[in-house]
Amino acid sequence: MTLVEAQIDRIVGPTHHFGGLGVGNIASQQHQGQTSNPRAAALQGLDKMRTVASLGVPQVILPPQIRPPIDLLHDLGFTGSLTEILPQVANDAPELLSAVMSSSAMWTANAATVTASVDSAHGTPTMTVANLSSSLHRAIEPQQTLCDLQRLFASFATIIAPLPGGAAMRDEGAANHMRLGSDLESPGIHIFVYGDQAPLPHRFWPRQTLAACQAVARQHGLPPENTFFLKQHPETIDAGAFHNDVVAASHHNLFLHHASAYYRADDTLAQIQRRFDDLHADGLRRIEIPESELSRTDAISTYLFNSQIVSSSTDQRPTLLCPMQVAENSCAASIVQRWIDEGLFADAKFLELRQSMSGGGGPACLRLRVPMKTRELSDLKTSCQWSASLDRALRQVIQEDYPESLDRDDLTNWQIAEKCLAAARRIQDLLAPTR
Ligand code: SUG
Repeated sequence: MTLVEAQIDRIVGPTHHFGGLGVGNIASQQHQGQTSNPRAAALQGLDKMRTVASLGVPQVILPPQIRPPIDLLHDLGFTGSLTEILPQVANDAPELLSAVMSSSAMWTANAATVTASVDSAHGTPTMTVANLSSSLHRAIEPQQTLCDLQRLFASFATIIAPLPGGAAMRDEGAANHMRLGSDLESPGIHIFVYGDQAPLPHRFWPRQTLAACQAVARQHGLPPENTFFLKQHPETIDAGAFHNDVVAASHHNLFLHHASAYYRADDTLAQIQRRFDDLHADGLRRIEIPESELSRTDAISTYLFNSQIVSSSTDQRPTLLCPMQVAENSCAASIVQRWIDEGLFADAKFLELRQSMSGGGGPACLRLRVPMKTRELSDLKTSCQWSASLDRALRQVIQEDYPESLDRDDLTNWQIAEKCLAAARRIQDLLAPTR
């Protein structure tokens, strides 16, 4: 049966700004305090969705999450309306302001961990919404994400609420999980990637724990013989690879990673190869890029491994959607050319995503993959699927209502906040289910 991977992106919110909030995320820290352009950010995201849809790949669109979440501010002890609260937050707890205005839910690779119906003991596509408990600005996303995924997928998928347990169960979703497998007849191979456990990084707090990975694998009832756990290299976390998808990518039978991605992983990598080759006739193509070909620093600054890999059907060679930064780096660009020459990809496209990249999010961070059967696809609500007319309507709201520049002082301005709220609501209305 054909495996279709729907791509779920969220429209960048009108309060997109550079708060420097990403734990261990060097791009986010480097851009802290710079002026952002929410309008350009949202249009760049839409351009990517249009490219994906033009390749015949199902593209699903979620609306921005509402910021600031007024209920959360009330729960944190602030009182009154938005007009009254924003100056209070700015005065009494300025560190909260950026978090409650963050548009970080745009990075949907962190929304959930997803397995296919053939893999899961539930017999349906199964998703555990990520708790994102490493940081406040991300920990406030899952409540809405759970509602969004239920609204879209509950009729044919099993949606599981975020893991309880706070920091011990820190979970950042699909960014730390890879499913290998080209069809929906044979079970996939699952690789979960965690960063805690000795030896720990010295600089940055690992965002994903082994206990969280094991809990998600248990929830989905994944067969232990098809489930593997790899530890992120602590020095690579310290160099800025805060998620696995900064230094690794996967698609069907393809597994690409930088040589520095994992810690003492040779045995597990060999087991993964054997198990995949036992189950799948096409054989696993694991490609490890050594430091001599692309330095870890360049891998992290270009986000080569965060390129988004898409194909409309399994018998078609995939397309690689790279950030423009890959084209600008000769080592990364020549690796992509070689992959095309070797027939790994039909083509590569280079996308301008600088607003997202400045917050540490590349093409693959901006999408959640949901492996689906064609029949399941037809159950998806059409109102949330990319179409030329929806694209036009969304662009119109963004052009009319999104700010073109936003800095820290703007975040305390309730008039700007109200305009942003209105813009987000207009987009929610456009994406509201009609069937
Ligand atoms: O969690 N950036 C996000 C980027 C997430 C990227 N996702 C994947 N690799 N899949 C993060 O660090 C920046 C927010 C700010 O700087 O204000 C931020 O949250």
